[in-house]
Amino acid sequence: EDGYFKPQMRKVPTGELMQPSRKTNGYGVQAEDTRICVVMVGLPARGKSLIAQKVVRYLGWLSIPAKTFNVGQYRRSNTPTPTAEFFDTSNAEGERLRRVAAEAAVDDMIRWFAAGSGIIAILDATNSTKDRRRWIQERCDAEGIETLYVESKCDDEDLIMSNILEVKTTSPDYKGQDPEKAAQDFRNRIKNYEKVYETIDEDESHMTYVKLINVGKQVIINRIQDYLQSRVVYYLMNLHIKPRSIWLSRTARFLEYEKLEWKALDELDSGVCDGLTYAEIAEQYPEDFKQRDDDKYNYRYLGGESYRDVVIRLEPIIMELERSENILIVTHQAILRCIYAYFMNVPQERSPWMEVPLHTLIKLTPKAYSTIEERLKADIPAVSTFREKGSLAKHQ
Ligand code: ADP
Ligand code: FDP
Repeated sequence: EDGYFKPQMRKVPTGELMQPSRKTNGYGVQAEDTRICVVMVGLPARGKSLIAQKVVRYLGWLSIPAKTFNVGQYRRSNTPTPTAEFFDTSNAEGERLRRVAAEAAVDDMIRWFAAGSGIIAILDATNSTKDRRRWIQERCDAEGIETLYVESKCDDEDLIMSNILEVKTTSPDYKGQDPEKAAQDFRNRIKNYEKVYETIDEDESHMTYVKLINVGKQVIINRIQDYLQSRVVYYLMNLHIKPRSIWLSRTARFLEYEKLEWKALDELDSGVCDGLTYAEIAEQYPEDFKQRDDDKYNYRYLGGESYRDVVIRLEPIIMELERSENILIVTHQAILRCIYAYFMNVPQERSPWMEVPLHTLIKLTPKAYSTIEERLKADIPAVSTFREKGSLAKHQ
């Protein structure tokens, strides 16, 4: 209302299937014709791939089609196990092969946009020289693709070493090699990149960029142009990498801890069907019952909500969870399914059908490229409130 940003809301009558369209992506964001290439920038082991992967998962959860193009993967098809010397810019053959890989990634990205529904592509490479960035800019300009540069800078040597040990020594680049030797080689690889690395500076002040310095301790933002770009930047600003777990459950009353209540965690609103059993819904609203089974994610209850609606209202919760350290969320099944789907990257067709039983603690621990799940079941008898597709509930 204050004119700062006004996402276009799509008016969908209640009780109708709310199908995502390219125009709004079902997210309520006017994204027609928006195509953004997020260009990662930074030395190796600065969290670029991790950031890229998280952004794609977050956008996918919001039904915004996004895809990563990792130049390292393209390079592996011509040079599967390079040593540090490959990345020395005085190595002409290395330079040529790296260029081939970067071109293949950019060509594929442009084809992906041309093929249809893509909104955000992430070009995941070091893109560490001005020359390289100029070339990317030209390719994107020629296709009418916006660019958003995301530079990760970090000078914490201990953190970089632990990043190398956590993710680089197990990279396919070092398949079958001694981890200590791999770590040493990777440090030499970084040294070769350092010789030519150019941070984004005043010369590039015409570009749209965000610089994340020492894992978000400082963030510099330049020329953010539209709503989607600002969403991505806001998400990046909330990320941290401290070890922590997110606990999910449906039982709170015996926990003698301080509790915060969030309205956004209210159960999915089943509108006119509130208080009815599945059998009663099937009898009184047979058409709706069938529609919900056919497309549970998009079906909106008469006067109520769909799973898609719930995801939209949970977005601020996800931001809060990204910012938080250890936290326990106690809420209802549909809401937990949506939160779980975000962390575990569960596709929309499956997420509304997941079982989230009572008297169970789900512990999610984010790691570099994945999230570890543990389930702890309390020895308390409980009814199942789970209903399989095409059936009535076991428990009425
Ligand atoms: P890159 O793609 O830059 O080579 P990776 O994404 O493969 O780096 O590195 C992942 C590691 O980086 C993880 O251990 C993660 O904890 C760490 N990391 C994540 N974000 C950052 C950041 N902003 N700065 C430094 N390290 C980070
Ligand atoms: P990654 O670690 O993500 O695999 O280590 C740097 C690296 O990425 C190499 O694998 C890859 O060849 C290169 O970056 C791609 O980026 P540049 O083309 O910018 O060098």
